Formats: sequence, structure tokens, C-alpha cells
Amino acid sequence: MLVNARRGYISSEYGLGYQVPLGLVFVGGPLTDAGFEVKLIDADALKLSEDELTSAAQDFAPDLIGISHTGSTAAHTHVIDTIYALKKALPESKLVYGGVYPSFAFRAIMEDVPAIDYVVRGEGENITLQLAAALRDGGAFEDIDGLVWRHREGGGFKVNQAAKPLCDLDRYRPGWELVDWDLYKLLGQRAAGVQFGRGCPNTCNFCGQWVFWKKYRRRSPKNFVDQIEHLANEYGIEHFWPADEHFAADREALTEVLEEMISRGIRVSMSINASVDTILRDEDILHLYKKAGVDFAALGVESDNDEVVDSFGKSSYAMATRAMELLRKHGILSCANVIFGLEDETFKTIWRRFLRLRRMDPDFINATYLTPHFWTPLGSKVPLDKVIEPDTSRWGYRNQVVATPNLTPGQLFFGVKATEFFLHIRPSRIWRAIFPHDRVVGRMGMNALYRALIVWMIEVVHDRPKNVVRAGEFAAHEKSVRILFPRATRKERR
Ligand code: B12
Repeated sequence: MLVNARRGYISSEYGLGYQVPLGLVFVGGPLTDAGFEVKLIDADALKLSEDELTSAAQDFAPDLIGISHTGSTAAHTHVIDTIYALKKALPESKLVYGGVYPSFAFRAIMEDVPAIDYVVRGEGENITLQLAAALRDGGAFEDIDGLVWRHREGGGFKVNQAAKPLCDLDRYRPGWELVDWDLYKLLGQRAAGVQFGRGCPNTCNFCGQWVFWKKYRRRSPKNFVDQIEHLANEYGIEHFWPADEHFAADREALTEVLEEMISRGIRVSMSINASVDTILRDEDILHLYKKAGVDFAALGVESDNDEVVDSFGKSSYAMATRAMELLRKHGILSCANVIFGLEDETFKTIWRRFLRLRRMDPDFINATYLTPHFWTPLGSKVPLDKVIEPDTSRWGYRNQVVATPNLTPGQLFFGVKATEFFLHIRPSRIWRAIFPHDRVVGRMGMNALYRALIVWMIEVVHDRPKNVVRAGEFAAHEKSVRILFPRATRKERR
């Protein structure tokens, strides 16, 4: 049984909506194909109470329970509560925890949570398959690369060597049939996550995803488009969000995907993550993006300050501005992802960013805060005495966690919220919402704007920095320190 734990992020509840827990779907497909009986329960989207979940689990009586949550670090304590409830209800079932956060914090997790029998580090498909087979056939856990396993009930554990990245992704079929598709909508359309590539050619120091996936690889264009066609025809999916860090990383393969979508006449919408330089690179094929259904693109702009983006090799402000212009020209809604806290913020830096973003003119901005996950190069260097957010459930990029010397958390919050609000209601933006490039983009844009404003209001009322500590006091919060900064040995991390 595969379980997505109940977490209820503001973004899921009021923003983009609950989305398919794709990691579990990817793990479930190969298990099903190998002959195991698999059930997927999304306790988050179904808003199940612990009792409801445990009674559903008791009905199914699984031998192995796999659990995770896409929102990873900030969902961790919720996942652990669910794990204890499941283990109490089903003491005989083995329990495996996977996903981004446990892939790095496995040692502390195994020490702290005796209810967990196994942790899977990294990509789950092959490792879980081997684990299930070993449990069924009495095989040896020592031989399963990427597995952390308990060799004594509730006690000691062993850490096997890391697994190699999966190269032939086409071999692993996502278990689409496990999903209750009525649960998932994005911007008002039935939605599915799909994945073309894993990893990212960029190595930004604040991001951990290139560390997690290790190297960039992808499915074949045909396999990817087959999946989209299957989901559209079989389950009526209208909107796809490739779960890629960087959907446009490989131009040749991307062009094949776009041309294949167009030649098969698949009429769907897509929201992609890409980078500024690839949009500039693809100026000559952006019409294909649009024709194939790309209606929304989020670009990692990160900062308007060229010195800051230079330090991790990203594109300049002028390039980002040009990329937004190109997207606009082709009728693709744009979103600029920006990070507050990459430089020592003052009201002046915030005001400057606001003015420059206004000139850049994206349709949306996603304002996030620098979040120092310990496995990222930047996160590993942030000293504990600069951390001010001991509530681990707020480590999801939407709350400040690192002190800014020149602004209090309240002041920074005010600056970020004002930036978001005034950028989203600026006249050129409203004008485009009323007179959109085309009908599809008009509907999606209005829906997204409405949701952005609802999330904004809820965050202003309920998500202000309330219980932050003073810089230097974080270390006293032992449990949080352990969750947020556990250290695996260097060898294991490799
Ligand atoms: C698309 C996406 C979204 C979408 C949809 C997410 C969803 N399904 O609900 C939206 C925009 C809504 C979103 C929202 C959020 N997201 Co997001 N998102 C992504 C993104 C780009 C893809 C997620 C995905 O499906 N990946 C593909 C699957 C296959 O990968 P996977 O989940 O890691 O699963 C593999 C392994 O981890 C493992 N595995 C996973 N689960 C399990 C379980 C078991 C039992 C086992 C054995 C193995 C296993 O096997 C899987 C297959 O190999 C990732 C980055 C990325 N590329 O992964 C960020 C990412 C997951 N998001 C992140 C965050 C923080 C959030 C938010 C909390 C932001 C916010 N404050 O609102 C919310 C949480 C919403 C939610 N309900 O989860 C962070 C998590 C960071 C962290 N370490 O904590 C990530 C990693 C981005 C980043 N750069 O850091 N997100």
C-alpha cells in the first residue's frame, strides 16, 4: 500500500490544488507490473483523518506500506505522525519511507523513528521492487543498493551503498491506473503530473534537486508523448505539469516531443519549468511550444541583481526580461520564480526588485525565501545561528527561515507581500487578464490570478512569521536542529 500522508499545504488547499503524488505513482507501476497487488491512498487530497486512513489500511492489510509526501521536509513531521498511527494499527506490516528529505536525513530518521523498517534513498522504482521481492522471497537486504534497513526490530540499522541513477527510464512505467483522477485539478482542468527528464544541467548552490537526481537523463520522446496521449484518452486529462526541474534541457529531444504532440493532434495544456537561457535559445521554436500546448512556463529568475545570479551562473536581468517578452509574444503565461534572502535584504533591495520585476513584466511571480536544506552547497554553509525558524513544517520556501540582518521577519514579510500584491494587480497585468492572447490562456490566467490572490490573503492572515526565534537561539531547539540539519557521513552522501 502506497500512502501520501495528510499535510494540507496552503498552496494545495487554496492555490494550485492537490496534485497527483507522482513519486508514489512511479513506485507503484513497476510493483504492479512485477505482479504485486498495489493500492494508492492519497490521504492528503482525500483529507483523511488518521482513523479513516488506518481503517482503510486495515481493510487492505498490506505486507508493505510505502509512505512519503511530495512537500518533503515541511511535511516530514506529518509523515512521521502517520507512520506511528499506521504501525500501531498494523504492527505486522513492514514500513518504508521514501522521497527527497529521507533520502538525505535517513540516519537521523532511522535513529529517531523505530516504527520505520526501511528508508529508500533516491529514486524509488528499482529499490522498492527489490525490497518487495526480498520480503516475498526471503532475499538478502544487503544486496539492495540505496536501501537503509533495520536488522533488529526497533533497533539497529544498516546503510547500503547508494544506488546508481536509473538510465533507461522508459523501462519504468508509472502506475496511472492506481490514481483516482477525479481528485486532481490544476487551474480548473483535470490534471496529471508526468516526467520527461530527471535532474538538471544547472548546479545552483541553493537547490538540492540536481544533488538528488545526480545527473540529467530523460525518457524517449515517444514514450513521454505516449503517456500524455494515454492519460488524455483514457482519463480525460486536460492539463499536464511535467515534474521536470528543467523541461527544456535537451533541445533536440524537446523538439521531438513538441513535434510529436503536434503531429498526433493531442490537444492539451502544459505548464513547464524551464530556464531563461533555454527560452532565449529556443526563440525560433517557441511557436512549437505553444502549438504543442505549452500555455504556462515558470522560469527561475531568482534575483534581479546580476551580481547575485552571476555567483551561481544564472542569466542576467536583461536576459530574463527578454525571455518574458518572448513568452508573452507567443501567448505563453509566464511566472518568475524569485528568492528573497539571496542578498542581505533591505527595503531598498525589495523596492528595486519590485521596480525591476514590474519592468520584466511576467504574468505571475512566485516569491520564495532562501531555505538552507543541509544537502545543498549553500545550505551546508549557513551557520545555525542565522536560522530563525524552528518550526520544520514552515521549511517549504514560503516562510522566512534565515535571518536578514537589516530587516526583522515582520518587515521582510511586509516587503514580500507588498511586492506580490502590487505586481499582480499592476495595470499591464490586469489588461492582459481582460484581453488575453487566446481563450485558453485567458481562462487559465484568470483562474491562476484569482487563486494567487486567495493564497496571498490567507498567508497574510494566517502565515505571518509568528514563532520565529532570534538569530542565535535556534540551536536550543534540539528536535528541529536534528530534523533540519542531520548529517550523513560523506561516503554515504555519495
Ligand atoms: C511539480 C512540483 C510541485 C507541484 C505539484 C506537486 C504535487 N505532486 O503535489 C506544485 C507546484 C503544486 C508543488 C507544490 C509544492 N512543492 Co513542489 N515540486 C514539484 C517538482 C518540480 C516535481 C515533483 C515530482 O512529482 N517529482 C517527480 C517524482 C517522480 O519525484 P519524487 O517525488 O522525488 O519521487 C521519487 C523519489 O523521491 C522516490 N520516492 C518518492 N516517494 C516515495 C515513497 C516511497 C515509499 C519510496 C520507496 C520512494 C519514494 O521515488 C520516486 C521515483 O523515483 C519537485 C522537484 C522535482 N523535480 O522532484 C518540487 C518539490 C518536490 N517541491 C517542493 C516544495 C517545497 C513544494 C511545496 C511545499 C511549496 C509550497 N510551500 O507550497 C508545495 C507542496 C505541495 C504538495 N502537496 O506536495 C520541494 C521539496 C523540497 C524539500 N526537500 O522539502 C521540491 C523538491 C522542489 C525543490 N527544488 O526543492 N510542487
